[in-house]
Amino acid sequence: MTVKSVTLPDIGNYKDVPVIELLVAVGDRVEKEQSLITLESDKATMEIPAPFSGIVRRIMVKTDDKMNIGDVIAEIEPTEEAAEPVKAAAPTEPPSAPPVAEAPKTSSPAPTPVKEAAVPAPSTGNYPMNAPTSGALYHASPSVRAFARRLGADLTKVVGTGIKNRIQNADVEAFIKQALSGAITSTTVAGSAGIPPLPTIDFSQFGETETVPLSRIQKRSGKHLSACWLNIPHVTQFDETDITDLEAFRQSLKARAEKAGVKLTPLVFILKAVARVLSEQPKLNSSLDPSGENLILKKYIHIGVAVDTPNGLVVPVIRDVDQKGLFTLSTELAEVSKRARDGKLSPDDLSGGCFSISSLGGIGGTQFTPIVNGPEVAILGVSRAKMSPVWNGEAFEPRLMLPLALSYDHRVIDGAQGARFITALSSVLTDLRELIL
Ligand code: CAO
Repeated sequence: MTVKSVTLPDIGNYKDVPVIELLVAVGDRVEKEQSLITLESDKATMEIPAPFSGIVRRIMVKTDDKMNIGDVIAEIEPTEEAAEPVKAAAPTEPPSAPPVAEAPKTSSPAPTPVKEAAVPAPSTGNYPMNAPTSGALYHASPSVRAFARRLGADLTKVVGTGIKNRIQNADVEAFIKQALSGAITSTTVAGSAGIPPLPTIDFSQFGETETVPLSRIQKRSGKHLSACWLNIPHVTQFDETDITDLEAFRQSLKARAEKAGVKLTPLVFILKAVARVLSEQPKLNSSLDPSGENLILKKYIHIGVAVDTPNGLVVPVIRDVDQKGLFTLSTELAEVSKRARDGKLSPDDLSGGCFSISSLGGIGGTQFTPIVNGPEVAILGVSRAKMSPVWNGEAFEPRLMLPLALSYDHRVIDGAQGARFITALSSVLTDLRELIL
């Protein structure tokens, strides 16, 4: 029996590309051009096809392996030479066949590939529920896989209606529609796996109700916030900062600011102080790369500011905060928040942020826990400053105290780092002379 090694062909200018899926198993009969594995670079997903038909005798890679040109993927016995193909495992639930794994039409005895059997369908809904169980194989193009990933569909549960049961976008859509209608449980939708759904209640049974549609911004930010909340392990560190001197300085600048046509609020000072501490503690000015194995440190300091608009929350970004003065920052903040409220922000205004600030200081409240605006790794929540009695060692003194809350991604920032950041920020806000050091 001659077994041939199948190696990774030239896939362009990529190195160490991770394997994200094995599409065949030992004993499978594969056809020429049938996909063997899927690789995913930071830019694209690629399926690597078999260069000839045959039976898979060994698989030399596993998911998460990093591949380079020439690496061996599998050993395949060409079909003409295959003596005794591997026998199939008996299906556990006859007679429905899995939608993939159709035997090739050759003259040699067709083997039944080793695959999981189909799961009998629950009787509800229109979606063809004889999809394979998790771990079964399926065929879908990279664009369909990307589409499914975007929607959170588990492709092992989707029935393909294309040629040779290939899964198409329409199949993914049908699956998602069914999932939304409740015929498929949330455990089959990747991303929500294991999260019990909230109960659906007809509130009108308790009294009068009115249904108001969410705005486009609310729908979009709702999805983003849920993704951040579910994907990022959050910790929130609180502090109270003495801004009595900052406030005196701000008041002393008021006339000058008015003359220059700007309004200096505490937020502008906070922006400046945050930029300073970010430059000293670059880990908080970073993002995890998509593999989750590297940290991308940004050498620029662009800060997003949450703005409350009639249509919902938006986070325009103020660029190069470290290089701008208080009056310039004030002008930009006023200008961008006006455009945000007028619904006139461009995609550029909303991209490129490294860190976010959410200030509710103009409204009230003593503290809140902001959600990290992923893929950023930290966000500062600012509440309303309050005159409080502070013990100075001999007596209580009235000091203006500003409540701060720093939420951070605990995969990147550990508790000590978070505490160091908020302490350093506090010390700059308490004594702005630190900004000129
Ligand atoms: N403590 C005490 N007073 C404060 C303060 C604070 N932390 N922050 C602002 N103020 C004061 C300002 O000085 C101003 O008072 P004066 O008019 O007397 O000078 C007043 O509150 C209103 O400020 P503002 O809200 O207009 O301006 P800002 O620069 O503080 O904030 C902006 C600008 C755009 C961030 C704000 O208008 C906004 O939209 N805030 C809501 C953000 C939000 O919704 N966050 C939650 C997101 S969900 O996590």
